[in-house]
Amino acid sequence: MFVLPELGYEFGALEPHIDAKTMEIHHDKHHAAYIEKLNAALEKYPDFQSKKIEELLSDIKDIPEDIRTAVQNNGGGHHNHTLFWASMKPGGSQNVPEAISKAFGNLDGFKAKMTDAGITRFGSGWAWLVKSANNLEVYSTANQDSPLTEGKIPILGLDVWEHAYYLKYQNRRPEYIENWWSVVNWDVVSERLSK
Ligand code: MN3
Repeated sequence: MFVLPELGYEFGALEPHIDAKTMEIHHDKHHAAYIEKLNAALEKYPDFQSKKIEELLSDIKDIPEDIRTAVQNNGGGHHNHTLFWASMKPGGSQNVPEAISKAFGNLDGFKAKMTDAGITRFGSGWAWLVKSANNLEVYSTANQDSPLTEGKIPILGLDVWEHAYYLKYQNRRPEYIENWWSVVNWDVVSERLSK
């Protein structure tokens, strides 16, 4: 049984960059629904229920075919959002890891790449900073696809589904992304990089 993790801060704590109502619906409805559907899919396969979500997504080919897509979508949705909540913090943090400037020239170079990945993802999906064969890479995935399924380690993910920003920003995805940088928790990014 997978359970909805705590947000770790109040719904309104990321205001004005991300509004309270969006955070409430996003966490309590969207994320909760992914978990509910993931648990439902795993119901008839007890062997998989005790596995970690990371294992399920990394070894997606081992998942029984009849629930594979459900696990990819809803397991991905669960893991992506779990990472996402922890990657944000009220007021953000200034502690940008050196590895990022090294890999992308400087922080602005990284932000530009990540922003571009988010803006150009057509439809719903995620922009990612990932570790891939020990290199840092920026790319995007469709829907709730997890980088883990492609053998990459997610370090920082940006949700660009409309449900992540539509109430406040409507169709202005670039403005949402620009504001999102103000609440990124670089301490958590550093921690993930050092693992
Ligand atoms: Mn979302």
